[in-house]
Amino acid sequence: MYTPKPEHKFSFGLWTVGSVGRDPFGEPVRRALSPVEIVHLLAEVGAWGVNFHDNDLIPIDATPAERDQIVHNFKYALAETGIVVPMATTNLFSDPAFRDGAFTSNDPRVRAYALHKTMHAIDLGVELGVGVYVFWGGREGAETDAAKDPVTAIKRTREAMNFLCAYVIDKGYNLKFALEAKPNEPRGDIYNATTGNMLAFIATLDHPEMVGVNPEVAHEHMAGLNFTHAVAQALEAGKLFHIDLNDQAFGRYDQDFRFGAHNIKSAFFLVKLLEDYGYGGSRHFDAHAYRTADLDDVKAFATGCIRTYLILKDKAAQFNADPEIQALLAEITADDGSLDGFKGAYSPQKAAALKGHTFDRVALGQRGQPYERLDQLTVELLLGVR
Ligand code: DIG
Ligand code: MN
Ligand code: MN
Repeated sequence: MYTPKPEHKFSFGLWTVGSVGRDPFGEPVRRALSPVEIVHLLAEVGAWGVNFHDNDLIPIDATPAERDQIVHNFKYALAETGIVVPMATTNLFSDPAFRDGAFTSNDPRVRAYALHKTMHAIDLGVELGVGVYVFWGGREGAETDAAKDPVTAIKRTREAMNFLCAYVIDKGYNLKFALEAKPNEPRGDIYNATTGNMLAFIATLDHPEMVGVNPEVAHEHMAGLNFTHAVAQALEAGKLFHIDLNDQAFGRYDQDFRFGAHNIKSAFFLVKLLEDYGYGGSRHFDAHAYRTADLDDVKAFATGCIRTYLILKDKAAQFNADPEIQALLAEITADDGSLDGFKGAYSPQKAAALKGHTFDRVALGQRGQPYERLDQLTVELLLGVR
C-alpha cells in the first residue's frame, strides 16, 4: 500500500544516503559510498531520482579524464536502474576558497571563481538532464556585520544570479533556478534567511520568471516558522520549483532528520498542502540517517522518508473524505451570501455602500468556532483511531 512509484517523484541527494556520519564533533562512522553504489541503493529503496552537488560526483581536483570516466559510470548506473537526475547544485561552501562566502565574498577573485565553478556545474547538470538548479548560499553570511555591508551583499548576490540567468538563456538551456534559504549555520547569520526573503529577492532580478524557491523543512523550523505557510506562499506565487523534505526540532542546529521523524502533525499538513494543490515537482529528501546508523539503517532511513510521506498522503485523502471533518469545515466556512455585494474588486459604489452598512459588532464577537473538535479529529485520524 505504501510502495513508491516513479510518479511519486521521490528523490535523494548523493550526499544524503551517502553521508558518512561526520559531524562537528566526530569523524566519519560509515564507509563512503561511490555515486554508482548510491544510485543502486536508491533504486533498491524505490526512489525515482538522485540529485548532486558538482563535487559529490566529480572531486574538485579530478582530472578531465577522471571526470569523463566518473560521468560515464554514473550514466551507466542511471541507465541500468532507470533512476533520473531531476536537480543539481554547486558546492560553494566546502572548499576553503569559500570561507567568506562565494557570490558575496569580499574577495573579487572568489566571486569570479564562484561564477566559473557554477557555470561548469550547470553544464554538468544539463548534461545529466536536470530541470531544476538549486542555489543554497551556505557561506553567504557573516559573523560580524563590521566585515560586510548587508546591502552590498544583496547587490553581489543579485549580480551573480542575473549573470547566471543570462548564461542559461545564452546557452539555450531549459533550466529553472530554485533558491534555498537558511537562517544560519555554517555562518553566524546567512543572508536571505527565509523563503520569504528569497521570494522578495527574486522579484528584484532581471529574469524573475526563471527563478523560484527550494524551501527546506529544517531551515524554516530553525527560524521558528511554520513551514507549511512558507510553502503555501511559494505555491500561491507559482514559485515552488523544488522542495527539501526532512524534519527538525525548533531552536536547534540543522538536524536534517528523516521526514516526519520529529513533528508528524506539521508533516501531515505539509503533505496535505502539496497533494491538495497537485504539486508536480520532486519530493526531495534532503536528510541523512543518524550518526548511529549502519548501512542497513541508512536504507531504513530512506525507506522511512518514503513510507511516512505515502502514509501521510493517504491520511490527507482520509481527511478530505471524512464526513465528520468535512461537515465541521462546511460549518466553519458557511456563508449565507448576504454580504456578497461587498466581495471582489473595488468600486467607489461598493466602498460607499460598505462604509454605510451597519454591522452588529457585538454579535460578530459572539460566534465561537469548533476548532478544538476539528483538531482532535485530525489528531485521532493521525493516531489511526478514525
Ligand atoms: C542544505 O540544505 C542544502 C545542500 O544540501 C544543497 O545545496 C541543497 C540542495 O538540497 N540543500
Ligand atoms: Mn538542512
Ligand atoms: Mn537543503
